[in-house]
Amino acid sequence: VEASIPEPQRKAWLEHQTSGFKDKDGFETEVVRHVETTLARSMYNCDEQAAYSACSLAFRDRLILEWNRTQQRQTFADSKRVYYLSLEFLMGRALDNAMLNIGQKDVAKAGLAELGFRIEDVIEQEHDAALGNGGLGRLAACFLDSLASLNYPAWGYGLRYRYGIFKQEIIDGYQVEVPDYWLDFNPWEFPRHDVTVDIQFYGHVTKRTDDNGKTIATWDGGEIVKAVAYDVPIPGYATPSTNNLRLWSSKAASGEFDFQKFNSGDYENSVADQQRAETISAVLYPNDNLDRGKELRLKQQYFWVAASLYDIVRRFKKSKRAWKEFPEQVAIQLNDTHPTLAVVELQRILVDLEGLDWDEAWGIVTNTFGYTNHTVLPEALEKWSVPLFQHLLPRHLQLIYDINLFFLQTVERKFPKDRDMLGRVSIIEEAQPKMVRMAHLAIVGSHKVNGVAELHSDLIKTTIFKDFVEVFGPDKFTNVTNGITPRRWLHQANPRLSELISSKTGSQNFLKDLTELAKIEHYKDDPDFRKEWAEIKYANKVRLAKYIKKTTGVDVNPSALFDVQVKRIHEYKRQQMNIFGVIHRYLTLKSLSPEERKKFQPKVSIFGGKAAPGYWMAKQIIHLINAVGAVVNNDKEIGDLLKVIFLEDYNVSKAEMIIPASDLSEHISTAGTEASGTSNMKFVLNGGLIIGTCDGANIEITREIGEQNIFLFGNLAEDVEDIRHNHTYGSHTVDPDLVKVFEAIEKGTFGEPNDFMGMISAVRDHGDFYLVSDDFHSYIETQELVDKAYRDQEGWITKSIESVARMGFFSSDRCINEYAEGIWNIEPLPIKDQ
Ligand code: 73E
Repeated sequence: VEASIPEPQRKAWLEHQTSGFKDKDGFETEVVRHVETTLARSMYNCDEQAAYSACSLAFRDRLILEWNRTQQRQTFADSKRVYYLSLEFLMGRALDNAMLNIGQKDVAKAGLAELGFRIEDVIEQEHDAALGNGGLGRLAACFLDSLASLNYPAWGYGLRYRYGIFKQEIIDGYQVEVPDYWLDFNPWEFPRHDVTVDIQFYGHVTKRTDDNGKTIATWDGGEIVKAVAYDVPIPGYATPSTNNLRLWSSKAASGEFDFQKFNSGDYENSVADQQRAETISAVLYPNDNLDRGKELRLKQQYFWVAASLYDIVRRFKKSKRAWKEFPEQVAIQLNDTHPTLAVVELQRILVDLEGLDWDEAWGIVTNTFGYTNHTVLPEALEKWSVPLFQHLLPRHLQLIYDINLFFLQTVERKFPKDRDMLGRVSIIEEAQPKMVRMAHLAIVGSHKVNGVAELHSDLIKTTIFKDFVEVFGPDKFTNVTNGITPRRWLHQANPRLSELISSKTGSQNFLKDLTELAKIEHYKDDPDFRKEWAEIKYANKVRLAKYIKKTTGVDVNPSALFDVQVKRIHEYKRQQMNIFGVIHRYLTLKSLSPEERKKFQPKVSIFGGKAAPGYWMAKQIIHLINAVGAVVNNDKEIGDLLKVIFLEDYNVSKAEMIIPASDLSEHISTAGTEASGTSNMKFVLNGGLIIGTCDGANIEITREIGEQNIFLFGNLAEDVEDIRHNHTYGSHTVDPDLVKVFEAIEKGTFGEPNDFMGMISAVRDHGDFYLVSDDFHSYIETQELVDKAYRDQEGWITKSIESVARMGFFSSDRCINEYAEGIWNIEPLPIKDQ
């Protein structure tokens, strides 16, 4: 490992080794010490769980040293910091990542072996940190990895949910949700009981005029909840930089519980305050791409934002600089609209608490914030009712009205006669009740707004934020195409492929500069290289096949084409189209003679993903996939020609196993609906090909890897509106192949047809909003092209190698550098003067 560390990180790396383990004996000593003292167990009684705990504690000790030094270095340098505010951080497991980023997994492997453990089994003991729903939360986690690896002075701020995203069980084909209590033993977090912030809710506002005629607002009364900081170290790859993720946990401000109530015999109520306060950070809302407007969610948002800003401002104030320098020291990125209250809270701090003039304060605020939009789906755009706001955050509502007033005045000056324009861009929607539009507030309060892939960034400029382009000019809006960390999604998830690549590129430098992947294209005709390439994919498929057998009892043939769709279940992502396609394939197979069937490409269709608990249609889709599997997998005539698998409880650590094992993955959203997608990048980086629509980052992936290496199909985003219009006002006929699929379902081929009528009538009777029927024929035809291409194994391997070689652009390192230069105006901190 050491020899392959790139210059100029090498020097720092060597220095870094002094805080790593000297050798496996040094590591073992630490593990044994933790088992015997920290865990108070004997080595004779050390199971895999204890080995995991001790191993984590040993690595954690190493991390802490660098973490402290990194924080000292950042404080000493006094340079600008970036704060990434995200309500979700989908981190997955920490131990494997820490071992690899520190560069001492080999040492741990040898040490654990001597103690009688396989490192893979030890790693498996860790519970995923699942504080997120899907792509948005995982993006935040990839960004933290890149920020640390590139030595940027950066902090993440989030909520420490007691329950992360629920665990999914499949019982009789239905999704059942089980709470994810993950904090029993978490060696990766550090409670900071000394770092607390009092957060106020409810109450009332009084205004008075001071001697200079200035209006002073004070917010009194209501209730106070305490925020307690928990810190998580974020190790960079091949650098000593270790950044901080700070998660806030809620506690009653009054202390333990109400002794008065307790002493007066009111035992039951004595803990009620405590519990009510703790509810705020108790649970992650399990909705992806959906806003439900619940009061507790708004409470979560303010609690987290107010604590984070207090912390950021407290740090700035220590520097004794003038307020106008705030944006030169602090950049805050809003991960979607969830933290938008931060805009209002900073204005409140500056005007109400620090006494700045409105305009000066507002200049500071807008120069500090950047806003990333992740979705155009109307049901996901956050709105809060004005009465709710008035009740929970009365002063913030006043400030929002003032922000809106001044903003609308500038709009009116620019477009004097356009009253409609004022209504359209207003932060307040004139509805019953009135609503606060958080995206409008985020745009008005930020200096840059970005989308997450080119098509998406164009779409927001021409559709949902069109008027704001007129108001602010086009330069405020920009694109930063998403990326993924190659450390976790290649090196950690697919160690053999990573090793093969480094044997050809000459070092592991490609993990720091992913464009170096281009070098492997020289070997695409090298027979040994190709053979090993194919063997690695096969071995990954064998591993997944074993897992499928273990968890579902179904035998799948690793030589079959593995066709994978794993992501949150959502109508716009169109898992329903995939399963209709599978049914079509099954019906076709059944209609063939045994001889004809032999010519067919054997396939395993693999699905995985959670449905939001209240999303009825998504749950129906899961049920149909399982019902089809139950029939197809037991059909003796079909055998290995088709298997349908639903993998329970898809999460980050399962993704690390599934993604390297795919031949083909599906990214088939209705054009214009998937802002970017990031698993598409992960699959291609692991040598899988894609079937997909012209949507999100699929478009840029195509541009990079070449049209010959991707299977694109379906209608284009620019035509979707007209097609929908036609569904409603023109003639709407269902694709004939799809009609046959519906007939099979309605005949009861897959059990009680009524269970699936929602999915059928959405297409047939309710306007087919997601264009399933319109794209079905093109989807089926393209699947046939896939079969044909896969039968030419040599051609397939060439496509696979070429694609990986051309994926350099999709590193989250590139992405973070673009944010740093174009939005945050921040530089990496050199590590040489440590
Ligand atoms: O296309 C993905 C994108 O790759 C998008 O759907 C997802 O963000 C990913 C990262 O940019 C996303 N999630 C949400 N909005 N967009 C969301 C909205 C509300 C709650 C939770 C998640």
